[in-house]
Amino acid sequence: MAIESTFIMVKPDGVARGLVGEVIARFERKGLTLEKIRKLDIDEDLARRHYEEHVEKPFFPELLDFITSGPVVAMEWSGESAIMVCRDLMGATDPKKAAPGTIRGDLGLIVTHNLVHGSDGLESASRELEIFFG
Ligand code: D4T
Repeated sequence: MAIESTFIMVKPDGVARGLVGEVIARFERKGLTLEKIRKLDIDEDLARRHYEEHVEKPFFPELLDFITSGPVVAMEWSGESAIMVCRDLMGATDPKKAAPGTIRGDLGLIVTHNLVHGSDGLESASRELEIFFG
């Protein structure tokens, strides 16, 4: 048993489309536990900290515009292998390619507007949880 905690965020498109409950329901039904939740606006400084590995990428300006465009819902989820399990439930980064049955595969279409973020490893999970929940 490896109980992990992971950082999950419903991005501005998911909040604007009223899909926060849908995302939460999918994680809850899987058996994961919601530990913390907080709605907030991401400013440029926070976006640059959260996406530090992407700031030099060509898509960063578009990602920055998008992630600061409206409120997000930040969450901590825990459970057995929570990091991998959450990423599997979210599906591939590009919703066009994400498998049906996943959050992005069922609900998204455009890569920038891919509805949710989830930590991709133990190190990013603890870094991101610290940024959003200190
Ligand atoms: P996040 O970090 O949002 O959970 O996404 P992933 O972990 O699945 O994917 P990522 O880090 O490679 O991408 C971060 C973020 O950038 C957006 N993006 C990505 C984009 O707007 N254009 C692109 O070409 C790519 C590759 C989507 C997710």
